[in-house]
Amino acid sequence: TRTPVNVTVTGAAGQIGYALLFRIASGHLLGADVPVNLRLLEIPQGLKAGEGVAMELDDCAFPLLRDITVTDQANVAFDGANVALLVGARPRTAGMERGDLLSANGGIFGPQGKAINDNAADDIKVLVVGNPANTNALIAQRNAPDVPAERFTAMTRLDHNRAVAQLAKKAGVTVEDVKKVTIWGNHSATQYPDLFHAEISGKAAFDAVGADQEWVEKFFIPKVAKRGAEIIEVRGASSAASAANAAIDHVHTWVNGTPEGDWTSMGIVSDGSYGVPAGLISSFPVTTKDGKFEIVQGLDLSEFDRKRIDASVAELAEERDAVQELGLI
Ligand code: NAX
Repeated sequence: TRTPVNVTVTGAAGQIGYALLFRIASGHLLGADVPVNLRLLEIPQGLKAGEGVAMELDDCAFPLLRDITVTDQANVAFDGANVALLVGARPRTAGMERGDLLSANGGIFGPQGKAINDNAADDIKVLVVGNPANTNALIAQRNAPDVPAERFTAMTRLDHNRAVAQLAKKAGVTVEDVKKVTIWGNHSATQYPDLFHAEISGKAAFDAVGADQEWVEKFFIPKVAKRGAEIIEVRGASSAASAANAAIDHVHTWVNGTPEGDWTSMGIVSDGSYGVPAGLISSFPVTTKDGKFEIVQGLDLSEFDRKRIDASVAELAEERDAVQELGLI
């Protein structure tokens, strides 16, 4: 039998946590033959609810679930962690300025980055879900100088999956026929969902959806970029199960690889590719293999692509400058 993998989830008592933990424990994150230990990190006010979730996990009698720890101590939660899903964050509340939001999250992701640095296993892989995800990931990464920078990633897989679903619907095909979609930039309304390098049933996606530039600009891009707000309006609560599903997809793809002829989108530390300043955590098209990822190189960017990517990357640079000024990185 295999040694269990230690998976840490922060914000474990929240709504994404509730949609995530049962799937991790049933083998969807790492595979049907990989046992897991769960480490649930919450703030003191969330501990009791976290204990309740742990009780329900026990009650599922999942064959792969070995051990569960519920704690409000980051050093305990990240001790020996192989995979860390950083979901808990400080949401923006009415009247909150960006500086307040960034410093509140710096107070969470700085110490968590340090706790990962000091306690996690050598093969630690980190996914930041909590918003602002890219910049929170940057803060955690900069506070973990002993961990290779590429182990810190931010989630744009939900945006990616949303784009795939919209394209499949428009082209009248199944999602499996849609390949090579990219989310570029920040997980925010400035993100650039790119269909121009995508394929549908082996053809250029743009042609498969009717070569309609107006549809791309007026419908597709805003639909994907503003889907989170639409879900809140219609469901009365923010995306939870779809966000948890995307987190599962992100880690599963990272560990198990992208299929031949396709790629995925991940927020990763830029190496300067496509003119994205090195060091920013920005979303790129990536392929994965054997637990490592590579940015897809050599894509021809049109002026339209360039403008959209630059706008989102400019926002990331502003966020980085703001957290630098606040002394968070
Ligand atoms: P909830 O408010 O339901 O849950 C958050 C949980 O985190 C709470 O139980 C809270 O006690 C806990 N928490 C707060 N600070 C913590 C800390 N320092 N350490 C440990 N736990 C802490 O939010 P939920 O709906 O689960 O969303 C979680 C985060 O995901 C939010 O920041 C949200 O904006 C973000 N999202 C990111 C998405 C993405 O695509 N990257 C999409 C979905 C989601 O909006």
